[in-house]
Amino acid sequence: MSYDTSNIFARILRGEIPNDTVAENEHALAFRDIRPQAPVHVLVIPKGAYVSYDDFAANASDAEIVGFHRLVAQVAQSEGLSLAEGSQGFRAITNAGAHGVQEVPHFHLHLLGGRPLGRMLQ
Ligand code: DGP
Repeated sequence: MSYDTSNIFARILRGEIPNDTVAENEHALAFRDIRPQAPVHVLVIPKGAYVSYDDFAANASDAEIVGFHRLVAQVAQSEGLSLAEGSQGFRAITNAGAHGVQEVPHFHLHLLGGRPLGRMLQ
């Protein structure tokens, strides 16, 4: 699947649509989900054009991959979700493609927490 530059997160990255930014670094942006499913629901996206997790993991540079994950860790800490600081935990998930029910075709990780999230896999 080729990258669609008109997707909503590409437009957020270009500053065409407002967002509630939580944190940012050279390689990634974190902002609050518009339809939060938990008290904390932050989306972390790479600034590069990657459709899905497998696209990002295969094609992003080492610096982009590290920068992305460091921002996830930074947000987990700033949102009070860090296990190292005594939180009750969180969930980090990414949906890919039709079976994964991915709505926005720009790779993003959902960081959810602030309540018990229930079991996903049996
Ligand atoms: P997914 O199914 O993983 O592609 O989820 C996409 C998420 O993106 C969904 O939880 C709602 C969120 N979302 C969609 N449009 C916008 C938007 O314009 N702004 C923000 N902040 N979130 C959005």
